[in-house]
Amino acid sequence: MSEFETILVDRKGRVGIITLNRPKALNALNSQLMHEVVAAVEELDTDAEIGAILLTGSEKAFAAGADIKEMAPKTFSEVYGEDFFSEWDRLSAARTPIVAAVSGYALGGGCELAMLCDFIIASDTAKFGQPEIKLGVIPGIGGSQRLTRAVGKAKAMEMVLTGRNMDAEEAERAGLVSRIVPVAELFDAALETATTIASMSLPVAIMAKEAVNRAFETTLAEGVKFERRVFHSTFATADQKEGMAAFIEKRAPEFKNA
Ligand code: CO8
Repeated sequence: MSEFETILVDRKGRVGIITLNRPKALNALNSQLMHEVVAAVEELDTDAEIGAILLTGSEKAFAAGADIKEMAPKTFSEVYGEDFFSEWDRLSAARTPIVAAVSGYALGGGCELAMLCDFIIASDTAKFGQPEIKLGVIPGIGGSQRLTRAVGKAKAMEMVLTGRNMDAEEAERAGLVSRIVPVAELFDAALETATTIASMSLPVAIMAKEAVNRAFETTLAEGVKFERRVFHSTFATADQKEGMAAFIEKRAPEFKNA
């Protein structure tokens, strides 16, 4: 694994763990951190020994947004010319499932980064928001689109227009997070979830992720058709034979990722 300065990368079994690590700036997302997260995800994504990725921050902050100090002096021609922050889009090309474990602030780009993951497990201290409007900008890493798809127009519009935060309970009720756990248990709970995913057949997990994601990109009829074809494809894997044989023989499956 490459050397990084703004993140920590670790492995536990088949789970790759990326921890945002700019504690003094509440994990504000500067360009270096963006390059490093994207590089680490891409490295883990192409590693056959990794079946799930866990992305997390600190107890106080998952990430308090894009780095305002880095952004403040930029001109329109700079941000437009370099397509500022478009590199984050590469995370949505990752095929390995990515779980976000969010404690504390997930604001602006921090909320958007969490939403770029496949799902979010939140601690009871998590706070989500898109406060960009208070800085005279709008979300720029997909927040206006992914938050709206996650929580619906009313809440997304209110949050994007007022900059107010959602606490963990509201985020769970609204469907932004899959579940809430006590802050002291967040890492272990998220790791256990990622480990469960990593114990499945990796090609089949990738197919499952692709099928769910298709729901956001197409019509219901086309999405169901896509799902049916991918479901049929699972029968081309050895893991389908193994999974079903294991059920019938009343034993745990031994997936070969093939
Ligand atoms: N950027 C840079 N530094 C930050 C950021 C940030 N987003 N957030 C916190 N910090 C720094 C603070 O400046 C402070 O540093 P210093 O000690 O050197 O002054 C340190 O982190 C600790 O922060 P606070 O003292 O403010 O800590 P508090 O506990 O008092 O407050 C808050 C925590 C409420 C999270 C507060 O820090 C805050 O409001 N932060 C900014 C939140 C915000 O507005 N985020 C949105 C940023 S904009 C954005 O994400 C746009 C994304 C889209 C861009 C796409 C471009 C194409």
